[in-house]
Amino acid sequence: MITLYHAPRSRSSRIIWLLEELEAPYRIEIVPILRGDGTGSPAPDDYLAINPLRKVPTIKLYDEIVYESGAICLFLTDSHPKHAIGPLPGDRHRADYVRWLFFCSATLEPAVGARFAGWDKDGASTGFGKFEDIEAVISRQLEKTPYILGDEFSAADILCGSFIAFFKGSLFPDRKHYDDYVARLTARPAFQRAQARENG
Ligand SMILES: N[C@@H](CCC(=O)N[C@@H](CS)C(=O)NCC(=O)O)C(=O)O
Repeated sequence: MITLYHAPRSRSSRIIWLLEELEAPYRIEIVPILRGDGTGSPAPDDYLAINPLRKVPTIKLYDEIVYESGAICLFLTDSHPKHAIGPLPGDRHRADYVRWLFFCSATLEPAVGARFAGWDKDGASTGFGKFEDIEAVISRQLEKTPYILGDEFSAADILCGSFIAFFKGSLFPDRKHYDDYVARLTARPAFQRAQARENG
């Protein structure tokens, strides 16, 4: 049984959605977190053994602990291949899958954070680049195909789609293919089951 360390309405909500897509057995442990707006409270010291930055999501399976959303996606889709939402080594979509998971975690997510904090004004070399260039890469893909890997849904859509759903019409410009994409994702039964488990 997987334990998901979760705080409602946070990045760990994406992992509930993933676990529902995988139909994996899991339990949720609610963790207090300090929120970006200064509300909430830090996770207690005994949580440091689970996540040394006191952050969610983290999963635990037997003695194995995984944090970082992209790593959790890769770990869980590799270990739960039944529903084929994460191309495995040898699959022709594996390279695209791994690339998009890292692109969302290591490029899109810091670029969004930097834009909000106003750190990226001078185009300084940050290791991820300008938000507009990153958004254009995603937009070009979703203009062509219904999902980020093409015709099939994958866990990369959970990472990428959550950002687009949250920032659509603000940071992400209004685009019909974003509306259609988010509508496709939120209509998924697993997404709706995840919403119902949001509070534990
Ligand atoms: N890079 C991490 C980010 C995790 C993260 O920042 N989580 C936030 C919630 S959305 C958190 O736990 N914040 C509490 C804190 O920073 O103390 C991931 O993608 O999983």
